[in-house]
Amino acid sequence: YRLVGQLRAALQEGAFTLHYQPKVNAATHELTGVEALLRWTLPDGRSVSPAEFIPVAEESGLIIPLGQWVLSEACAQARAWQLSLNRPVPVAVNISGLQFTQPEFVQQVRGALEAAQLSPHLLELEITESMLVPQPQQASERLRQLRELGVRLSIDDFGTGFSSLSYLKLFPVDMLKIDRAFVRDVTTDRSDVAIVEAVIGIGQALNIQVLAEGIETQQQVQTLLDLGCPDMQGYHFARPMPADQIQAWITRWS
Ligand code: G
Ligand code: G
Ligand code: MN
Ligand code: NA
Repeated sequence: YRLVGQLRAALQEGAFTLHYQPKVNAATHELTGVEALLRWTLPDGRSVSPAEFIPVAEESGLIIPLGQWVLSEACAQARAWQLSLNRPVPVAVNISGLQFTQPEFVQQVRGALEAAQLSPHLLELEITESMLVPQPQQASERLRQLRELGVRLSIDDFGTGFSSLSYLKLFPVDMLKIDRAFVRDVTTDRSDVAIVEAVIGIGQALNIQVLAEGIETQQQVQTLLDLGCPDMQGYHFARPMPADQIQAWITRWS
């Protein structure tokens, strides 16, 4: 309960920031976008992981204003990059379950885009399988509304949610992000290779892009390239970083 109060104060005091982690195409060596990741900086400079405070923010409902702030901030930053770098930098935002089911959610996304004057196709929303499973029909309708708005949709941590693959027919998404649990040992573990190959196959069959998360080594890069999955993200390329370091990273990398 104490944490809820601290979170509320932090939101008012502007103690939240967004870091951004590049996503790349390792075959063409292009930056394909960035993922916004929330950070909470304490007065003493320590930073608290969202893994700790997102669940609390969800239980207390504070995730609604906090999630709204993340959307607005990420859209404004993407627009700022587009202008300063003279190239589009698509931004992905993690959406929580409670946020996703709010009746006002689609309108809030539209509002954030309009306020930032950001083209909808430069915003990607990352959702998880677990958000889709309890009420698949409603979730499917929600995804359809968001698609209609023009934003991109991806399923985060794909493969960990125990959802039926047949659901993918019902859910109009643009990308599957293979969870890093399947990437970690992909250079040595044949079952992980089989799983990654299966997801890539599903992506090809259903015309859904596939990205591998948690790439940490050059060997993993090579294996994923060999398997036909050039879209990647992970510490090997870049750790999440403050917005003002992205430009320098792009310059160094390309
Ligand atoms: O960046 P890090 O590894 O600390 O993130 C931990 C978890 O918090 C991840 O599952 C990530 O998706 C989630 N997360 C990070 N930023 C946000 C955010 O802005 N909103 C939501 N709902 N989850 C986030
Ligand atoms: O659940 P989600 O995929 O949104 O979680 C994203 C989190 O994963 C980020 O907070 C980021 O810090 C973390 N992350 C990103 N790349 C890597 C990586 O290569 N290895 C590990 N262990 N974590 C990563
Ligand atoms: Mn994510
Ligand atoms: Na993920």
